[in-house]
Amino acid sequence: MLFKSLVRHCATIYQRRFNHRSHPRILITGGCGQLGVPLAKRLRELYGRESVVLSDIVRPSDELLEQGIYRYADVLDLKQVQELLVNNQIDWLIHLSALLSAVGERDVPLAMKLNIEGTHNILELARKYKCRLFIPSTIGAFGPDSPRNPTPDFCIQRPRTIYGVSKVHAELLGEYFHHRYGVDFRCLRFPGIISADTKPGGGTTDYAIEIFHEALKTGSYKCYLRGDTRLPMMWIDDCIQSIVSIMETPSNQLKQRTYNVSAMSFTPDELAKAIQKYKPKFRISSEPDDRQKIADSWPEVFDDHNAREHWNWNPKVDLDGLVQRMFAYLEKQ
Ligand code: AKB
Repeated sequence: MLFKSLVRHCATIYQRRFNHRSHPRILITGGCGQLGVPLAKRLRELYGRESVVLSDIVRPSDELLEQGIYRYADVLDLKQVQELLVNNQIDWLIHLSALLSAVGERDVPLAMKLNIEGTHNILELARKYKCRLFIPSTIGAFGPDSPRNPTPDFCIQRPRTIYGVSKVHAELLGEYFHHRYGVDFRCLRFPGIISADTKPGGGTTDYAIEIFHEALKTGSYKCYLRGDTRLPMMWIDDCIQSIVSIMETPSNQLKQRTYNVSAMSFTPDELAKAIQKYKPKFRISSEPDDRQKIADSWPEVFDDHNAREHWNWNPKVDLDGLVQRMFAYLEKQ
């Protein structure tokens, strides 16, 4: 009896929060990348097909168009995103548009424009329209002066990439907007995300996906990082679940607005060994390039105990699970 009335009470509060709708309406920016497509799919399963608007500046595939609403939106054009937000009565903004670490270093002015100016526009819209706002951050928000093993939520952050600098900027500005204007800002620092059906867009951790494609195509892989370079990583389904979980957590349960999340840490050599369980003849070699310096400045092991304690973050997939899932998907293709 008591339980039933508690559930009714929570449902009432939730509906009031979303203007008497039972589900939030969500806008995802930069949605055609590695995270946006699977995230939109999961959110549509949870809240309904019409509740999620996926946006980007790229031409979507037919398959993507069939999955639900897709709109052109350039985050550098505030009015355009504003129109989309107003016309679709958006409650949650999920801002994924960004240039990643390796490509950011190759075009710093563009990275500054997209990652910093784009974030300013989104923050301003979240403030104006009282949207719950999610912006992903990264292990790249730390630098060579941060403790690397383990790296806690709160420590010195002096990243040496424009990507990292722009993400610290987003973390700090988001938290400032939260304290100053009450914006319901939420941010997770992600490790390298491994996915089978969507590709990453120019990060330092991309090797951990390329290696599987080369293992199947040629049986060997020349890695741009040294074999002993340890970095935190996560399987895509855990990443998507972490976004859903933090977005669904009641605001007063969050004791901080930016959290580390991680699932595992491995080196290219350790990943190659795990691959050899499936492909015994697989060989790895290494020819480090400019990405080595970036990786050497990043956390090796991420301390995410606050996320685990505050909102029950609990990743499901470890290194063996990840390798098994990658091969299961790629061999089917
Ligand atoms: C990158 O390598 O740039 C990203 C990240 C760790 O944020 N995958």
